[in-house]
Amino acid sequence: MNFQYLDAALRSNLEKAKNAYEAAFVRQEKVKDAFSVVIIGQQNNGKSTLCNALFRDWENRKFPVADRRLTSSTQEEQDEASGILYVDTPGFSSATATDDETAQTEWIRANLLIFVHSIRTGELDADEVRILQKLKSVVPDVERRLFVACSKAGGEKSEDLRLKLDLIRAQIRDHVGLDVTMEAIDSIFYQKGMEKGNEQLVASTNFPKILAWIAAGRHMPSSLEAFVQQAGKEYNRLLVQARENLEVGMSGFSSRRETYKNALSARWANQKPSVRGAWDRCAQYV
Ligand SMILES: Nc1nc2c(ncn2[C@@H]2O[C@H](COP(=O)(O)OP(=O)(O)OP(=O)(O)O)[C@@H](O)[C@H]2O)c(=O)[nH]1
Ligand SMILES: [Mg+2]
Repeated sequence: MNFQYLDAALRSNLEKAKNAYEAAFVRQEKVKDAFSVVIIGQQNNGKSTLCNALFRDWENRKFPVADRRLTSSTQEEQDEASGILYVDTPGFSSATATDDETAQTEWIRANLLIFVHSIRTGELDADEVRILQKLKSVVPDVERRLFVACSKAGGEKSEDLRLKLDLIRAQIRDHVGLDVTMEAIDSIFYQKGMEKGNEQLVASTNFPKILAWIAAGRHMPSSLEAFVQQAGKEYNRLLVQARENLEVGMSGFSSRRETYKNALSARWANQKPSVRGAWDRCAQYV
């Protein structure tokens, strides 16, 4: 189809939809065999520590941890035993809020997403709410893919903890419109509990619940699959619209051609027969 005669706005939308679809498709081909759990959240909230804990390999920590902003680019490691690809993303803040576009490509590749919030800071702040709202608008089926892990909860009084969790749950329901799976966790206590073989401590960190949630979500297709379908539908819708627009344009062109031909015929109708014969022969090509 030749789009050069299309309306400029439609042509630009079509171009964008085509690029979005093709990019998602290529990305899906690349990651389709790996089941990925993508960890997101604000800086210093314990994303990398959580990744290490999910790996249960504290001797050779795969994900570097520090008390300052550390992870500045996405790092992914595959757990050989389970085949799960854990994806640690750079923490966001108001200053990095413009990186949203880059972050979104990670969100939509995920089979499951863990949003890490530090319970020590109390409720979610405006940036965290905004990121959750964005997640909801970008990731298909987000409620089933998302786990909110309230980290650094070890040592909190259980009364305070319950109060904070209730507030955060209400915040997410009221400001984001999601009813999410959420637990208070502690990756450091989990490590201690595992190393000492202390089952009670391990249970108190809620890691068994995260692990069970991941295991239960192993059937979830990557968001990319749904995203490719959605992008494909939009591209197709615009293609149909473009074709209709072009057909309307072409029928206008045909009727102008007909009028022109009739005008010429009328002009030649009164000419000498020899000239008319020549016209009749030519007319079939007009
Ligand atoms: N007590 C406690 N400390 C934690 C926990 N998770 C992380 N920390 C500490 O918090 C600090 C930051 O942890 P990181 O895992 O590097 O945080 P991050 O979210 O990856 O940070 P960026 O990569 O900078 O975005 C480190 O000092 C960790 O030891 C936790 O569950 N409990
Ligand atoms: Mg980190």
